[in-house]
Amino acid sequence: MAITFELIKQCSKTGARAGRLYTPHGVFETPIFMPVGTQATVKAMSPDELKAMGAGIILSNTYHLYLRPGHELVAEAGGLHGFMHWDRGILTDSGGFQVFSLGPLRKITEEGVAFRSHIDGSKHFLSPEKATEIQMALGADIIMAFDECVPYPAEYDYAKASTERTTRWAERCKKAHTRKDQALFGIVQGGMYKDLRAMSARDLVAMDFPGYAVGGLSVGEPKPLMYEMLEHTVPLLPANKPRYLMGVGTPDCLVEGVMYGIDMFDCVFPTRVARNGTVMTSRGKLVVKNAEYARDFRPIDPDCDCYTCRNFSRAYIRHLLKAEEIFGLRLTTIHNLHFLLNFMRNMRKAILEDRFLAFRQEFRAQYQLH
Ligand code: PRF
Ligand code: ZN
Repeated sequence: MAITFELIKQCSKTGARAGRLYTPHGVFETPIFMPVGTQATVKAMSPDELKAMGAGIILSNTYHLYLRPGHELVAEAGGLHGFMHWDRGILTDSGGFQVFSLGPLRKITEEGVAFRSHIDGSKHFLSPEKATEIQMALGADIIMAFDECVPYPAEYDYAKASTERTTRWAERCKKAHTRKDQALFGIVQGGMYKDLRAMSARDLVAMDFPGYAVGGLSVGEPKPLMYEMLEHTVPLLPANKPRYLMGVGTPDCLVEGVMYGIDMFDCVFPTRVARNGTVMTSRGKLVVKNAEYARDFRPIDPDCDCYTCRNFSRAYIRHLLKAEEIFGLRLTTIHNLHFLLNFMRNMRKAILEDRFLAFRQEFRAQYQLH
């Protein structure tokens, strides 16, 4: 087994759980947030900085690394771990989601997806076999099945045909996957249709993957609908395997995801908005670029003990961002990642002490969503 999941504590009132994920590159405590390093780098962060804030596992992308610099080159460098000098966990997404985001640049058939590169317009083809081969070359600890993320909204018939194809693709990924030191996760789809979610979960669970992702959520649907899908889908997944909610990472969604029994999350949100001058605090979002912070000499979040908050003021960070200084992006990114990783640790602690619902209540009372 490439990975092992140990369930440590199940919340007595909700689906929330605390666990431990054993991988070839370390042991990670769940629930966990995985910072996104699309192009073999978490934008603006060094591996040492990520480690210092307690990041355990990061996500990278098949699509981007296949196009540039190429998976063979990464394999030659000793795989992603060696190439980017990161000795903790890595998960690669299969490329499905990224290719489907290309819109008119791609065409789907049973065999796979034909698409044009967003970099130079060159033609390529990704299939379950190819996506698996690339991910084996990249050498992440956890790799993902090649799926289609059903768009929102989607007609029932389209969602059904797509979900059935994703299941056939998962079977093909499993056949193609031969690396014993990697775990291949299946991805549940089904759009916003409960019966299709159930069908997808049932068929994938029968294939006995070492872990399962819930895909196709946070694709533009209202949040209550996403929560309804989670509430319905997560209980259909085996309790003794890790569950990963793809592309979700705002604090409010993390709390709800954990409540429904999700163990792993990833999202560009904290790093992307940081580079736009938006930071998270225990009270909610703060747009540090705004004029109101020009003479605000307090840290971003007085309750935060990250490098940024220990040493720099809102006024200084605003100045750097306004002046387009690179260090400004680094400071906001450090804070946002630290904030979110710490948020997950606090949530885990609450689960272990069986006070998760109280944690959620307190969060909802404090955190302004807008
Ligand atoms: N599938 C894959 N990657 C993803 C998603 C998905 O459905 C999502 C949906 N939020 C994000 N990333 N393979
Ligand atoms: Zn901070």
